[in-house]
Amino acid sequence: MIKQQLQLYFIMGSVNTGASKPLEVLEAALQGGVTCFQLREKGPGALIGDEKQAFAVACQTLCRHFNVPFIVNDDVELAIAIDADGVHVGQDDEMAAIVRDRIGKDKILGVSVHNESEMLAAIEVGADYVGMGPIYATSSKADAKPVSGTAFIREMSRLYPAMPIVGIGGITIANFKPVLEAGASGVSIISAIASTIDPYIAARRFKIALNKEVISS
Ligand code: TZP
Ligand code: MG
Repeated sequence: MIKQQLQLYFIMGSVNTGASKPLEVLEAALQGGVTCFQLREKGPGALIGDEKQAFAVACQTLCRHFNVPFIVNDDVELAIAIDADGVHVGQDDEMAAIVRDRIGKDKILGVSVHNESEMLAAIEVGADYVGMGPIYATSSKADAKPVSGTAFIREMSRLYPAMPIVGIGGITIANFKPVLEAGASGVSIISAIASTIDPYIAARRFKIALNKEVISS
C-alpha cells in the first residue's frame, strides 16, 4: 500500500509555486495523478502560525477529496492538531522515535536518511518509508547535502528490501528512471510539478511515464 502511495510523491509549500496560486497548483497536481502530498512550508516568505495552519487544512481538504495521503514536513504539532496522515522528518528535526511516539503507530512516518546508520535507525523506529537525496542537483532546498546519485538507493534497497524508499532532488521526467531502477518505490518532486506553467500536465506526464515503468519492470 505505502509503496504505491510513494509512486508520485508531490511536495510543495506556498513559496514553491511562483506566480501561481498554491492551492490551484495542488489541485491540478492531484488531478494529474500525484499519489502522495507533503506540505513543506519552508524558506523565506513561508507562512507561519494561524496562516500556516489554515493553509495546511485547505491542502488537507483537497488531498482527502482525492484520497491522497497528506503529510506534514517537520511540524509535528501542526500534524497532530489537524490530524494529518503523517509526518516527514529529516535528521536535524525532532528525533524520529519521539515523533513516532507522538503521532502513534497508525500514522505515516517518513525519515530522510543519508547513510546506513541513519537507515538502520529509521528501520528501528518503524519508519514507514525513507527519503534519499538529493539524487540530482536542486535549488529547492537551501541546505541540501551534496548530490548523492542513485548508488545509495541501490545499496540500501538491496540490503533492506522491506523498507520503502523514495528518491528526491532535481528529479524530472527526463531523469527519474534510474531512481526506480535503483530500487526506489517512487519519486518526490517539488519544482518539476510546482514551478511549471501547467502542473496538471506535469503531474499527468510523470504519472503516465511511471505507470509504463511499472508495467515494463
Ligand atoms: N530534500 C532533498 S532535495 C529537496 C529536498 C526537500 C528538494 C527537492 O526539490 P526539487 O525541486 O524536486 O529538486
Ligand atoms: Mg526537515
